[in-house]
Amino acid sequence: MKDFTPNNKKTDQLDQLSVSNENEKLTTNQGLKINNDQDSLTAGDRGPTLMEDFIFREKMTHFDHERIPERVVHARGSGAHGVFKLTKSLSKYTKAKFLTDTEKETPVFIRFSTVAGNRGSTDLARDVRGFAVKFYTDEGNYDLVANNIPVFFIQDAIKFPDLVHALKPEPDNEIPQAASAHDTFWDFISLVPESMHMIMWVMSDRSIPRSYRMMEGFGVHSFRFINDEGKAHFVKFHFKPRLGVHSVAWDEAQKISGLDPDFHRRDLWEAIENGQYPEWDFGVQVIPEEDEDQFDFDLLDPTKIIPEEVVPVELVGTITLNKNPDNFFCETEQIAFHPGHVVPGIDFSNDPLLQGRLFSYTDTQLIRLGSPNFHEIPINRSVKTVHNNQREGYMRQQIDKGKVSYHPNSMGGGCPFQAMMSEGGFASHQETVSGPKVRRRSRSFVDHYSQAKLFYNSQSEPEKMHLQNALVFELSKVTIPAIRERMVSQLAYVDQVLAANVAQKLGVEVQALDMPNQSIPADADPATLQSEEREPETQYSEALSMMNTIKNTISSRKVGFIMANGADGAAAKELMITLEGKGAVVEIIGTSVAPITAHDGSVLVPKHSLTTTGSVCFDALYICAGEQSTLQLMNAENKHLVLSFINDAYKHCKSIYFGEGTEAIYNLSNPSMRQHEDPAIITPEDADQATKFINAIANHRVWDLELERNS
Ligand code: HDD
Repeated sequence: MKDFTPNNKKTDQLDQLSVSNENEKLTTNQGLKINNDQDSLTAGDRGPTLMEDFIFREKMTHFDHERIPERVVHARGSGAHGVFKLTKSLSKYTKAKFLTDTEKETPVFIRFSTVAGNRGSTDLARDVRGFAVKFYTDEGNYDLVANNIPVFFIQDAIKFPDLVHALKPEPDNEIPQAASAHDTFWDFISLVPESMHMIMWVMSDRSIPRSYRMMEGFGVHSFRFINDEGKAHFVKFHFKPRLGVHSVAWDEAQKISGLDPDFHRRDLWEAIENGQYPEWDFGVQVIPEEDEDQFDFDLLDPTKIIPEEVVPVELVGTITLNKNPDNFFCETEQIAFHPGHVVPGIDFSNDPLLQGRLFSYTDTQLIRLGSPNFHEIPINRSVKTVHNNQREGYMRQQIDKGKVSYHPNSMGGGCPFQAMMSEGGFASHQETVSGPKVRRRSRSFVDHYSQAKLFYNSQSEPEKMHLQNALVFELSKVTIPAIRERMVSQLAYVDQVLAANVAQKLGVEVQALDMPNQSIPADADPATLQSEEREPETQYSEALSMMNTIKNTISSRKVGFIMANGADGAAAKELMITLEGKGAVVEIIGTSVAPITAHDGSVLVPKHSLTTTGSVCFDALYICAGEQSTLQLMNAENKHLVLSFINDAYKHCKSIYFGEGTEAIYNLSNPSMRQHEDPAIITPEDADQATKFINAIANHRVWDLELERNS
């Protein structure tokens, strides 16, 4: 079901430029109708191809040039169109029209991405996710180039190439793809203590999301809001998913990477095609400029959050994604974001990471998209027509009329005119800036551990365990003992027990750190380098744990029905209707994809067979009622496949519902299933089975029972 949002200026603009081939004749790029596209022009039936074959040469030349350089980071991604609706005016803080007029709906395009992997890499890498939003506002494009983690690895953009070189596959053998579990990454991290807060997030389950639709988005930096009076406030941006924040288990992530490396891309596409539009609340944390120094950290430091307990997030709007792109390359690949694409009412702060980003993004588009005219690619065009004196360059689209391409001019009547601020002309915030030219980190950026501790201490026990296991996994892949040692010594500054546990699994000792702090210049005066660590205002933040997320919906959750011929069709259909009524998506998994004849003679068509998918691709399983079906599922050919489905789902803490007559399967499944009280395992003995199943799916997983389930 495709919904074309009414009054979406951006999708209307794209529709006008899109071409359908329906009932059309094949042509060359010059519009010449082609009579034969099957054979080259040759000298005789068996002779050589003729140089003259301009149709062949045009087609082949275009093909040879089809690829463009992928993004240097965030190459792997997927996106969709949508709309931003403001629910509460922010006119007190900003004059940006799309944030003040609650009547206005602003078209958006969001591109989600991983960071490390190439364009064809798996969606399920353990990695930060990009969450880049382009707002096509009436005052010009505004890009909020965000991530699903609210802090960053480094404090100064000059370190970005180093970080990315360390993270990317190692240059001698280009191994590993889309993974941080290797020597160079951890070598760099172990020498850059400012990364420790981000490392806590990246090693947590946040970096293996269940879906793009179940991720938070964060603008990371403190930006500035400027209101009509010219008064500035600092602001941090947030997106909060209506479906809650959920993740998969690391074992699942690895298996999904094999079974369906497009898992997140497919999930986003299918949800939108099914009309289950992903939604986020949009929120802001606003801080008056005069309160800039009120925190135990520097607002300009991108390795710090403002805990929600200290400054609450005010929800002021919603973003809904409601239309898939028509063409992946033209829209998702060619979209070009830039944190410097702002509108009046939004301005920058002096965060040194943000300042560097303001240079990097346009520069990268020039090499990636090949021309300063990248803004003319349809997905990048603003909904407002562009009027200026910039001319020519590769692939220029806009045809500017007249002789005048300079300002001031009299020959063009002075056009285009500069806009006054009252007419929406952008003027930078008049911040007073002074000081000596220095190349050094501010002392207010020195505390690298307090918020790493805050994050770790705010996690639930299962989350702490996952984080620890992630560190053990990653550092076990590091081959150089000294790097492992430096890392566990870093961890000891966050949590002694965590460091000791990781060290034990790695076979190294936690030692006192004796290493240069890379962010401090070699010739700095030691007297000025005493730690500025201050106790944080809060030791625990509920918002940081995914345990406290929304768990009241099964909307768009995928439930696999495993069945074979002779299944209880009526029971399956009844449960299917109940689940679909609550928004879940049911897919039938057969012993093959051949239609299944149920006990009552009805026919059900499987979408998958036991060999084309795995339980990791589903949120829950229903083992269909019916003794005949059970017999087939337990025959020599299918038994190990069915049991591996169930045992994997069990291990990954999902809900499994055993229908009437499936005891033979239940009894052969993981024995621990029959030994523990478990709200997510539903058997025929249970009362109100469907409700129990629905509650379990809504709760996502029983992470609390992970140890029992894996014992
Ligand atoms: Fe970046 C892409 C987010 C720091 C330089 N970045 C890129 C994308 C996202 C982010 C979501 C993908 C956009 C898309 O989908 O096309 N980047 C961030 C965040 C950062 C950050 C949240 C820290 C708060 N980035 C950062 C720094 C630099 C860059 C410090 C360089 C100084 N980022 C780039 C880039 C990319 C990019 C090289 C690659 C492709 C692109 O820009 O368009 O310019």
